Amino acid sequence: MTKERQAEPSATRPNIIYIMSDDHAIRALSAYNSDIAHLAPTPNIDRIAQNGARFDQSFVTNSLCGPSRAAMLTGKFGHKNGFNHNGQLFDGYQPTWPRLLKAHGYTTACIGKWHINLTPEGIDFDHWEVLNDQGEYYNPDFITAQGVKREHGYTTELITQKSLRWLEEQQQSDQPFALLLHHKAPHRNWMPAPQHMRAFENTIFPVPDNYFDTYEGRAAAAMQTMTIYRDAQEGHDLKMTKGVGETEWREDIWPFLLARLTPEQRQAWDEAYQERNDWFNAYEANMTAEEIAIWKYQRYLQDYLATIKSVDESVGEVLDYLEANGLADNTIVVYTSDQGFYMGEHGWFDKRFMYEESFRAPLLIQYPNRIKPGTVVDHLVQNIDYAPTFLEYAGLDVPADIQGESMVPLLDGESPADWRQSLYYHFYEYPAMHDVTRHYGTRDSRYKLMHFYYDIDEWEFYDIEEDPTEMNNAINVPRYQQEIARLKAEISKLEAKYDVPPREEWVNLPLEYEPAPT
Ligand code: SGN
Ligand code: CA
Repeated sequence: MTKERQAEPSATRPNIIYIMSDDHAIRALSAYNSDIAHLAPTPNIDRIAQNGARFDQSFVTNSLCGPSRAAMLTGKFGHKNGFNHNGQLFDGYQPTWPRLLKAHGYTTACIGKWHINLTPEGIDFDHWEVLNDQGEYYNPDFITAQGVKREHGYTTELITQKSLRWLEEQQQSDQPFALLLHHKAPHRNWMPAPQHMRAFENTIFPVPDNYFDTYEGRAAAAMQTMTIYRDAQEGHDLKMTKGVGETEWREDIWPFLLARLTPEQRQAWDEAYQERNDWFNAYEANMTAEEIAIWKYQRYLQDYLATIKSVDESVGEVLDYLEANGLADNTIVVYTSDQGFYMGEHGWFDKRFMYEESFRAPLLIQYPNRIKPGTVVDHLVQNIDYAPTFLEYAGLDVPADIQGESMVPLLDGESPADWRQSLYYHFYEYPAMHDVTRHYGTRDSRYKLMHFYYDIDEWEFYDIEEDPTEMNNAINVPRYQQEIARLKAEISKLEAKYDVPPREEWVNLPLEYEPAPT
């Protein structure tokens, strides 16, 4: 299908700016018209959807940072690219789309969060400046070819400035460029920029109906430790202080993050939170557990969404730069996140599960020379599809072992008859933080089947149309038995299609295993 399509003539090869934030939920992006779109709009990111395409059924292969990045770079699942969990080391010698583009005359750069435990030097970028591991929200360390530099400022803004500077330098060159602009925000621990710290302090966000989920019929969901009102750290995550008039946080698992703030930044921080924290500290003893849980939800959303305001501004600056310099028409701009995230659904923060909120990721793409404004794509796509898409747009052959499909026909408004009808997912990082057990499964346009394994053996099935919040595990419901049998067979087919190793090779494997040979 897509592989035989006409290659792009090299004279018009487009530039690519791939913007990926970290943990940005679809619900927190107003282009997707969620229940909070009017309360916390993202007008700049939304411009990409208006100028180009919005994908409504976009998913990841494994809802975690490192594995998502590896899938995006290689167009392959973790069992092929050797990166299944955050503890692994990415094998930089394998083909990646930036490496292939560079070999064919593109100038390439990676700026921001990297997080696959190898510096981008290993995959041969012309320029790279990346955060150290998870990175910090304030005064971050950047790893560069010249060593580690600590910079002063707010990380989202620093990443934007560095990116604009690099784009400016490309003006001298005739070569097309590819920039991977990777934000840390809105990743935990959700520390907003000074000008946005109070942005949502008076906003009351709607509380999800299943915030107080009790997980009946869902053993894995009951085991997790990512519940806002039970597992979020009161200091580190929720910025709660020790008492009225105090500025010191309650427990803080990573004290060096707050310690990085300069005295001026710290003063702005304390001032922005003082009144709210004093109010809470004065009333806490009179509040019910439920009221405190809801207060924590509001605090979490206020900070999470405030960090997204800086990401939105960053996207606006990049789009403005392209427009002002006549680059917009021939530049592909992508906005996505390494995975989705929970914003209180099931009571949670974090990701990992194959439930919709973390399995789905936002995906917006503009390319005015080619994509019609306002395009909406409903086909099932996955982050392994990005690499072949960029390769096709750049006029390169897609290597035969890439497992994703080029999305170019979808972006052209076509509806290929042989497009995939189901997705394969596999989460491996367990035992680990947040206690989400290992699972794999499939989803088609309506149904989802998952198998949780390792120290449990539980199947879950959902009719997403009838039960969009996945509260009722219908695995034993008689009228679904035919669908369940069909999806079990579908999993076997997908395992064969994607060459997943035999179950006995991974089912009890410790996390420390070496990257698979590629
Ligand atoms: C950190 C976070 C976790 C998160 C992992 C992985 N805790 O460890 O909540 O699940 O990163 O996130 S924190 O308190 O240390 O921030 S990922 O996006 O990098 O995969
Ligand atoms: Ca992430």
